[in-house]
Amino acid sequence: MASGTALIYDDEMTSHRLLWDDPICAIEVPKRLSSCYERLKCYNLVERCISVPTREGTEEEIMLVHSSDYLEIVKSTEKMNEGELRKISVNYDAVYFHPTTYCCAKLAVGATLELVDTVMSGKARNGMALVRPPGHHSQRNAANGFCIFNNVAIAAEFAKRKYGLQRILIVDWDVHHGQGIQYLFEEDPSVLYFSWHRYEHQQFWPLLKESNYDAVGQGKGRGFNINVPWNQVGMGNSDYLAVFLHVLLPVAFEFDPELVLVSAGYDSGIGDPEGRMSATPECFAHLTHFLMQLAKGKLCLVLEGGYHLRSLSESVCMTIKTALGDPLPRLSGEMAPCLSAIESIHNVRAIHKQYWKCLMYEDATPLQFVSTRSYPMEEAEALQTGPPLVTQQEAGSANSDEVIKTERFLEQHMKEIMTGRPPVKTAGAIVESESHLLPPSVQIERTSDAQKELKTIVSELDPELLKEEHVLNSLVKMLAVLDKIVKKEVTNGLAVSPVASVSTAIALKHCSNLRQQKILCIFVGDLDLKIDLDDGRAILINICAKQPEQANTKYNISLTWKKDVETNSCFSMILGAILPVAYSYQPDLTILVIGPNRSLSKNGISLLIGLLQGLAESRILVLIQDTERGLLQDVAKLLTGDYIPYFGTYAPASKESMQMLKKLREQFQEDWKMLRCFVMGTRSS
Ligand code: Q9C
Ligand code: ZN
Repeated sequence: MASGTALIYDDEMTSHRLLWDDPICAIEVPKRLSSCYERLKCYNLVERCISVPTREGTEEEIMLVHSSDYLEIVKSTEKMNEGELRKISVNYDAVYFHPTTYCCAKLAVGATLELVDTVMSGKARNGMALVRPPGHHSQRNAANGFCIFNNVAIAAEFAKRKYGLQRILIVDWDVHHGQGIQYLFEEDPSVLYFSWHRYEHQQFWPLLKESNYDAVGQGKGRGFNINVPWNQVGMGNSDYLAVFLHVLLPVAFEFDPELVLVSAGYDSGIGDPEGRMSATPECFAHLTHFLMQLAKGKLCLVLEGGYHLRSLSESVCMTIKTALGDPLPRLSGEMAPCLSAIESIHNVRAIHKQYWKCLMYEDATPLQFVSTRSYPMEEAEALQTGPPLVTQQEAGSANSDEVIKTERFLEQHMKEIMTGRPPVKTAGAIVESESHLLPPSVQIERTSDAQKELKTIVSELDPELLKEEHVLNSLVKMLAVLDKIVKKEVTNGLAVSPVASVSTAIALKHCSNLRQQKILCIFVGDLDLKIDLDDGRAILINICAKQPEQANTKYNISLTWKKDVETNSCFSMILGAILPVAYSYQPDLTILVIGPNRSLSKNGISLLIGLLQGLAESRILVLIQDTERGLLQDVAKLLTGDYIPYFGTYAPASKESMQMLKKLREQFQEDWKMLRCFVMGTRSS
C-alpha cells in the first residue's frame, strides 16, 4: 500500500495580486500561500513530505471543464495594462486579474493534476497542493469569487478520463458554496459533491437559491449533490463534526469513492473575516482523519479560501500533520452542536433519504419554518450547556481587533495542542514466536514492573487465574503496553490475551489505579464479566450478537448487532452511535477489545480501529482474544499506519438494526449530545 504525503508548493503562484483598490478582493493576498509554507517549515513538516514539482496545466486540461472562449479571454489578460485588467475584472463577480494571473492559474491547475497523478500512481498515499488562485467558484464560462480555473473540478474530470474512475467524492469544506463545482457535475452521478457553506437563508454571498439543501442534483445526478447551508455564523468544531458523522460520512461510505478530492478552504476556520465561524485548527485534523478512511486513503487536498493568515496556516499544518499519520489533538470545546446546525442536518437528511439507503429509515421531513426563533427557549438552552470556545457574537464581529485577538488565541492554543509525537508509535504484547507477524516498527514488550499490582487485581477478580502462568504472563505484558501508552512513550499498542474479558477488567482497574481520567472501552463480542462503571471514569460499549440482560445506562451501552445481517452494514452503528458517544465523552484513552464470538466483520473492526484513532489523542490499546489472532497482523498495520482500512461495498443494515440505533439516539442524546441529528417535535404551520 502506498505511503507518504505529497506537498506541492511553488512561489510563482504568489505573483498574482491585486493592483488597485477593491475592498472585496483585498483579502485574497499572496501571503496566504507563503505564510502556509512558512508555518509548515516551522513545524518541520515540509521535510517530512514528498515534494512534488508544479507544472502548468495544458489548454486541453483546462478545457476539460472550461470553454475555449473563456480560456482565450483569460489568456488575453496576460498582455493587458492595468486599465484593461480593471475593465475585464468587472465583468465577473469578485474577481481581479493581474498580468501573471493566467500563468498562476495554469500552475494551480497543473499542481492539482500532479497531485492526482502522484496519489493515483501510488507514489504517495495522499497529499496537498497549496495553490492560488483558488478554483471552486469558477464556471465553464466565467471567473467568480477570486477563482479563475476550477482546479478541483478539472482534477475530477482528469481522474475520470485518465484513470477510468467511476466514483469520485469532492468534499468542499470552504465556507463558501462552490457553486462552480455544483454546476459542472450537477447531472453526473460519478462525482458526489458535498459542500457546507455560510448561507443565512440566502443572505450571504453568492446569494443563490441553489446553494440550499434542496439542490440535490439533476437527472442522473440526483442525490449526488449535497449542500449543507449554515444559517448562522459562529459554527464550530462540534457543528462540523456533527455534519460529518450524520451526513457526509454515511453517504460517503455508501458511495464508496475511489478517490477523494477536497476543496480545502480554511475560511471556515476561526478568525476568518469572511466566514465568521469558530472551528479551531485541530478541527481540520479530524476532518482530514475521517476522509483518510475512504478510498483506501487516496486523498488529495487542494487549497481554496482562507483569509486569516494565522488561522489559515495553522489549519493547513494540522491537515498535513494528520495526513502524515501523526496523532491527532483532542477536539476542543464542548461537544454539542447548536440548534441551527441540527436544523440544517435534519433538513439535509430528510431531503436525501430518498437517494441514500443509509438514510432510508429517517422519518424526518424538511422543516417548514427554519428559524431558531420558532423553537421554544428551553430547547435552545438545553443545547447550549457550556460556554462555546468563541461566542457567536465574538465570531460575528470580525474587525481588526478581532483578527489580532484570534492571532493571540491561536498562539497559545497551538502551544497546547502541538505536542511532540513519541519516537515509537506502536508497542505490542504477544508471544515471542509470533513477533514476526508484526511490522518491524512495533516495539515488543517482554515484562513489566506491575507484577505485584497485577497479582492483587487478579486475586480480587479470579484467584484461580493466579495458577496459570501463561495467563499472568500475557497480562503482565499487556500492562506494560498500557503503561507505555499512558506515559506517552508510545501512541498505541496491541496485546493478545487468552481471557479478553478478564484482561479488559484488569486494564480498566489498572487505569483507575493510575488515575487515568476517562477511558472509552469498546468490547466487541461476548463479555462474560460484570464491570463496575458508575463513577463515569470509564464508559463501556459492548457490541454483541445477543440481547443484553440489563438495560442500558449512560456509561454502559450494549449494541445488539446480529452476525447474519451484519456483513458490511455496521458503519451506520459506528458513525451514528459509537463515534457520537465517544466524541461527546472525550476520552483520554481508548481500549478496544476484540473478544470471542464477535459479530463485527473484519472490515468493520478495521474501520473502527481507523476511526477510533481520532479520539483520545490517538491513544488506543487493542486487546485481541487469542482465538481471534488471525486479525493480529492487520490490527498491527492499522496501528502503525502501514495500512488504511478499506470498508468495501456497502450493504444496508436491517430495519431492526436501524431502529435500535434510532432508539439509542433518542434515549441518550441528552447525555451524549453528538448523537443528535434531528429536531424533535417538528412544528407545522
Ligand atoms: N459583496 C473563496 O473563498 N465575496 N472565494 C464577495 C460581495 C467574495 C470567496 C462579497 C468571496 C469569494 C475561494
Ligand atoms: Zn471561500
